[in-house]
Amino acid sequence: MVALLSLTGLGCASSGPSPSDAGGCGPSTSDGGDSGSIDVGAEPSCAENEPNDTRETATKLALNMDLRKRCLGAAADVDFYEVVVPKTAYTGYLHVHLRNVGGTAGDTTIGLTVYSAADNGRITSQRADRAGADLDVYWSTAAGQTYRMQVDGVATAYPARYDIEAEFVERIDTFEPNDDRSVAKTFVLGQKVEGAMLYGHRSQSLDSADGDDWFAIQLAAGSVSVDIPGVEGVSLTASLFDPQGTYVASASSTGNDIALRTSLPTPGRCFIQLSTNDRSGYGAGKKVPSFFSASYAMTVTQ
Ligand SMILES: [Ca+2]
Ligand SMILES: [Ca+2]
Repeated sequence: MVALLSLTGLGCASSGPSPSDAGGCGPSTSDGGDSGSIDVGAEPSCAENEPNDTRETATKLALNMDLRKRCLGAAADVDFYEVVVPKTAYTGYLHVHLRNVGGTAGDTTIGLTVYSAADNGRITSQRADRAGADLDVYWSTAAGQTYRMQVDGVATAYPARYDIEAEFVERIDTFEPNDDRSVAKTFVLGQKVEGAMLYGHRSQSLDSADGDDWFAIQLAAGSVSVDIPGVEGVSLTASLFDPQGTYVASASSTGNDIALRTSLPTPGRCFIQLSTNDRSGYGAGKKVPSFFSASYAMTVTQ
């Protein structure tokens, strides 16, 4: 038998059978390819950094790293993980993948609950639709935020095994931060400005003001055209304000082109607010909603 890798601190939280090899969790089996010796619990051993049953003892999980063969040692065992989004990533999302779900009885139904570390509020709780199935959970993120995840598993026998990866997708919006008029980003007539409407969790709930993108542009009095080609599945509203901040006109669409045509009474440095109704910040599945990955492109002419 090939000895398992011995790592200090690894072990199993359960009160079940004690592993015979350091780093193993639950019944240990041949790890050396002796296919004829598989016995009860015939399953590659798993390991984890116990204790990790509370948010205070969460295992720090690097972004985009596949952590293999984690285990839940007993029905009451949960595993907490912590991920941190880069301070420079104003817009993006995390897509956590739980794969290779198995275990002693092979009937593990895996679950994941996501919390914001800012207020310890629960963002979402999801469970795989059947035993052995992958679970993919996503939520929109905000710059520099910490999130914690709790993995649990329902099975008839333990340990239950899984792999976990926190895939981070940064959405590039070079005009961020531009969430309100005081930080509006300046552009000029004819320039195409591109950005993302996705905004993320700074706490349990989303703040819809985070989803606004503000721009400033020097305009003459008279006709103004604001054009944004339709972005499939994305709701957008473009609103024009005069130099005093007084509302002039707006246009909205979900998926179709926005073509705002209006007349500006007062020339000067005007403002355009882009906002969205796409508030859903989380879900489950291998595919994220279209507005998670969509970008807009706006042009203003006179
Ligand atoms: Ca645990
Ligand atoms: Ca934006």
